[in-house]
Amino acid sequence: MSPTQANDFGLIGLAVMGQNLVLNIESRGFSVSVFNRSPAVTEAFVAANPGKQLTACSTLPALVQSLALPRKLMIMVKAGAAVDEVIEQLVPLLSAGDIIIDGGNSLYSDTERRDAWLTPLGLRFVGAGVSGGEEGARKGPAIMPGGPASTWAVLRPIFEAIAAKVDGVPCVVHIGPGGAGHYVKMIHNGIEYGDMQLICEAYSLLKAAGLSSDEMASVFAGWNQGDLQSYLIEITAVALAQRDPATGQPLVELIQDQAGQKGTGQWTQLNAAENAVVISTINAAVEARVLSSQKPLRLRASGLLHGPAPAPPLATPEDKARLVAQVHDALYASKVVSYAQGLDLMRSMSDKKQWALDLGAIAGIWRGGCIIRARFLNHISAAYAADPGLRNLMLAPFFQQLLNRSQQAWRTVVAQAVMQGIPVPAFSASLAYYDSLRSARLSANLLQAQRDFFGAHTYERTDRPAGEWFHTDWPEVID
Ligand code: NBP
Repeated sequence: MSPTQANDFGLIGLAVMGQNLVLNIESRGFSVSVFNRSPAVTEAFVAANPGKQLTACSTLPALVQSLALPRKLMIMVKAGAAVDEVIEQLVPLLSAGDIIIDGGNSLYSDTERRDAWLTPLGLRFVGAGVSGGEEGARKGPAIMPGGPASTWAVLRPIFEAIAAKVDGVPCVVHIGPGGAGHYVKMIHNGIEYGDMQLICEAYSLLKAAGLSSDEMASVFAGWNQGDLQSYLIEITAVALAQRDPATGQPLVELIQDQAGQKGTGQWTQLNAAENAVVISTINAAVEARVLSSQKPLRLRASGLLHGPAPAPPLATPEDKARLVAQVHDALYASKVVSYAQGLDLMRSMSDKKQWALDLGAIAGIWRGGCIIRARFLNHISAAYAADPGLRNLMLAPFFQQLLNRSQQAWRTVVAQAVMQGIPVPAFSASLAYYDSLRSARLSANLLQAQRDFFGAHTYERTDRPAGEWFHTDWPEVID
């Protein structure tokens, strides 16, 4: 195709995500101009895909000239400075009203900075979270576009065409202005950390009870047929069944127990701290990865610090079935808490930024394409549809009943883990959040007494109206 034709879409950055998105967009009938910093990649990509509506552009001016107005240009390069470098090169080439989309995993505050830079120049900037990895990009990702509302009408036909579909509904909505799209993608990733850690804790409990890898694979496969149906449960079942071709051993047991991370979980933690929102399950998940990576320290401590004697493996199928059912309930309840916390953080930021986030719609688009896709997201959408002002997901009738039904098994699982010395930081953080939230009276009365004692910070009384503050002249303590 000649570069003078007015193509529908331009994409910059032909690494794994860019290439797969281009093939997805083209397969829906849109013509795409492509550019990569290293031109050999562009040429090889277009050559490998003959007969498609693709235009290889060796320069950014050629790319810009090949696009219909208003131009729709997606940047899919490494998040960070590379995005700014590409934008700087594009700005002098573009016309008023053109749309630059950053489809990478950019920090939402960087997106807000870029929005503030480009808007006065007459350009429209959309930070769009794209979830689902390589396969999602090719077959249908969940897309979380932010930016000016005026861009939605222009981008909607393309985004709806390429997004994953669940029950025929595309997994994309306009999330909100400015950095809202990248913000929601960040929370998605934080929740993903929580989901993954909770699954790992379930695995550690089943393994400690003596279930074999094949037994665990069949437990997870069974769970994937029920309430816990989700992509992450599904891949866990498949991973546990995988054998190492060289040794014949379960492959998972040969993999080092040191987790990596790329930082989006930590971004979520920082944002929660800034907004004083509790996301203890996600925090536990991020911290579990950090501690896992400190292998030499753990090896040293394992020889020095004592735990309980290991429990004998469960002997009977009945005992195993009982444990599996309890761990299922603990996992489901903990997952609900994790989502309740992530949604609470989004609610808080939405209020602060006046983004008017539709939390039910966001849960709806996470049902397909993305890593956290799961059946139970339907219940979250339904809860917000029934009560758009829902203050905490756990208070929605469906989730109340689920938590009330699960709490006894959840306690049993956490208590057994503690007694057996099995770390379950995300299960226990979730349960502690549940118990704190349902406590009409916490121990913060003593905390207020301590604060007033050493700092005269004053306190309110239970027997006097709120807003009346008291100070006590506490007895002097001599060190
Ligand atoms: P990478 O994040 O690995 O980035 C590689 C691409 O960035 C190449 O096309 C490279 O061009 C280009 N690039 C770099 Br590096 N510096 C550049 C610069 N200064 N100017 C222009 N181009 C530059 O690619 P990816 O894994 O496809 O991810 C793309 C984005 O999508 C990232 O933000 C990532 O976090 C996000 N994301 C990735 C996944 C995933 O599963 N991989 C999932 C969801 C989101 P070159 O060929 O010339 O080096």
